[in-house]
Amino acid sequence: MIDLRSDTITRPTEAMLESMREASYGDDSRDGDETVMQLEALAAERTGKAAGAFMPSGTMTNLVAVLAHAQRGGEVLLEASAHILVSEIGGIAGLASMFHRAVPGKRGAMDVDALREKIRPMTRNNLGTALVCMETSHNQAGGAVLPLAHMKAVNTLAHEHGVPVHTDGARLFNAVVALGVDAKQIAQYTDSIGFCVSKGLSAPVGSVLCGTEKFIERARTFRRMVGGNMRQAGPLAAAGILALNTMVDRLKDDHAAAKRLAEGLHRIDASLVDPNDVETNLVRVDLVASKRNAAQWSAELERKGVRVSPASATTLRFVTQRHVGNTEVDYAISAFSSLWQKG
Ligand code: TLP
Repeated sequence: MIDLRSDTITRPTEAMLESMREASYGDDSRDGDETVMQLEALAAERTGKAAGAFMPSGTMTNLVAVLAHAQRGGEVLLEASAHILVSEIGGIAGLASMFHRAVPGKRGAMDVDALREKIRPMTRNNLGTALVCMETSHNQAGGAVLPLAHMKAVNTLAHEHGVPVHTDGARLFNAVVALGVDAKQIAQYTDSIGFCVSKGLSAPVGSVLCGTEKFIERARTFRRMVGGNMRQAGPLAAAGILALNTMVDRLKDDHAAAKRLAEGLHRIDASLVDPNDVETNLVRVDLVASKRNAAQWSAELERKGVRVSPASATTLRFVTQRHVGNTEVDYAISAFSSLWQKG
């Protein structure tokens, strides 16, 4: 089976398994665990923030960031297809009691004029903006990376209104590699940022939320509230440290594999995907010109040994990751080609 459903399926490396065996077993929520603290310090250093808090998932880093930044009831402004809105089960409303207003965007980047129109203070007649969120790389936008100038503009606008900014950087290091910058250069345009070590970086579990000391202290309280204290998380953090120290540079291979996949599919039919849109490791394939819908495509491809996820009724998502090389990509292209029929 060639698994192109997500980069979350990456298995830990041998070196990670070794470091997990040797990790400390302190209690993360009592006196602290040495390895967890090392990962948090490393994450803070990489993102240029003062502190970090290790959490079980990207979803939790986002939820905790919303809780820690915003007063209950305020409005969160974010791009209309943000992961926080479309894939986090409404936690922003159901658990954080925040209202949200979606801002239209292109390739994951909010229209800054539309954002300017929506951002507003609390008055007798409206709740006011409590938080602005960005996402890079952007999942629904096919792994598009927010340009730094865009992040700067959003950050400046929010701060002019006294509103804090959080960035969902679940795939921050894909953005880092695509832009050829340090994580700090991205994170300078956001008050807090969360990233996952569990995706293309190959650690089994975990995300780190980074921000100021004060914000992270507050975040730790909310992490406990939502059940995110992890006790003896040393082995997970040990894998996370190796993820940051050894697995970032190789993401360029995942990006090259995604490009190769997009080019192969584009050769089958130009309407399927524009390879120029592929900036990182996600490839969204538009099936509108085909006879089958996305669910049928994924079932047919599975029969040929290729797993992909339907991203909408007429869109498939292919994700490249460490276990997928040129051979697997070429096989996936030929499997797709053998099934291709125009509608
Ligand atoms: N995304 C997952 C799942 O939604 C399917 C994936 O396979 O892409 N922010 C972004 C931008 C994400 O893509 C994800 C995970 C998360 C947050 C949530 O991370 P986890 O899954 O660790 O809660």
